Amino acid sequence: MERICGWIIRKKLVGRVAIIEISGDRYTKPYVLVFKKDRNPEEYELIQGLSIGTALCFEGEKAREQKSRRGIEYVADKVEVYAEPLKPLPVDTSGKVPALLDTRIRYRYILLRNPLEKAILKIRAGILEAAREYLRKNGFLEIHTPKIVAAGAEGGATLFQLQYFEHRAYLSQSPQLYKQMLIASIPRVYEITPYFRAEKFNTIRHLNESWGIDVEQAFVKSEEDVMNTLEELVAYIINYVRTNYEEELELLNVELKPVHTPFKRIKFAEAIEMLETEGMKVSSTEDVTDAAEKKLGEIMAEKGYDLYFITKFPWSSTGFYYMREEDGIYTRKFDLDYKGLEIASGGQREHRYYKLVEAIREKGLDPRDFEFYLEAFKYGIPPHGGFGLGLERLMMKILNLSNIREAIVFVRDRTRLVP
Ligand code: AMO
Repeated sequence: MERICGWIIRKKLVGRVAIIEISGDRYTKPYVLVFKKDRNPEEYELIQGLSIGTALCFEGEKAREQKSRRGIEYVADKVEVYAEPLKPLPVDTSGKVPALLDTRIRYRYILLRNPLEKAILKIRAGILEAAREYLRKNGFLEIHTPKIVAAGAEGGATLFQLQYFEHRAYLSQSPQLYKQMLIASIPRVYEITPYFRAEKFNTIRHLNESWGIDVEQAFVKSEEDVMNTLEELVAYIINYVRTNYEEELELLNVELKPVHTPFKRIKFAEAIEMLETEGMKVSSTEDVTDAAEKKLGEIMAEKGYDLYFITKFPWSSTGFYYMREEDGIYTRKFDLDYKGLEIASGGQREHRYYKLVEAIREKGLDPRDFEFYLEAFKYGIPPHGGFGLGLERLMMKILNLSNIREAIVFVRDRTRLVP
């Protein structure tokens, strides 16, 4: 006998048999319970009267034919009811009637009873499981950095401001400054962290609170060492999901191909040329636009590449902390794109104190605002680099989600502050 708990997502009465589906803990697919009137008339009566959404536990035995197409089958007795809904559910948790994205976001916390929604959430956890496993095996230490900060690293326009007692403070856009400071003592660090960004636009690829896998490593020879870590990590994650989340991928109708390293590398200047050859107007000094990124994805797909690096971004398009090449025009910053979407950025950093101060000034910022960060560079910070890998963006591409909002349960965007 097993005790299983969950919520009714479907109920069917066939002759003297009641079949109910329970969304529970262990599996993504539901438990399919069969109650026979002849076996237990009283329980049968109780079951008959229960509505969709009821929270209950039952005792039962796995049916001989354990796995039906819908889920794991049990012959059940002894039901304990714990909570009944006060009114009919606003969404169909069985998945028969699909809901619009807006409704899905509003009621995601109950829709997660639906195997498809649950599969997305499970794969999200699986990606983090894989990332932690890979990084731990490769000597990276998990860290936590403050989310209430005095200065941002990614530009003032996207900072959320808040009052911190008598000081002005911000929500952290990225752990950039702090992960670099920790390089003063720990050669390999990573953080799984929210990014808060006050981007005002509403797109299918931006959130105002998103999550990233943020890595920093010391003693690098160039950004190549960092790109190696990133490509190995991404390949590990995708291959891990492929082998450990087969059932969820099948539910979501996703066919995931195995990924091999190394990934293709193209220089920023080459990418611009490729886009111009295709008749696209692009700037050679600014970051690639969303449209150009998408177009490049099509060009690269034709050449057989889903995952590719764009390297050597121009200094005019980057943050102050990236290392500049000797020519002063280009930097050691790269992006990793997956099927036409930027999923990560990173690069080698400027670790030389005086050059860093100069870079801050050149970007029109005040070195005094970064004193706490700059100080770390006085005590022996070796050449280092790292990256930020966007969790929801990665999920979008692994699962073919058409909107980033499908990848996170509680959405923070331009119009959503609840639930
Ligand atoms: P960047 O600003 O490119 O780099 O962010 C890193 C990655 O995070 C994801 N991302 C977002 N995802 C959804 N919505 C957003 N608003 C959003 N903003 C960022 C993207 C992006 O590639 N400090 C550097 C990283 C580094 O150099 O280590 C940084 O934050 O997938």
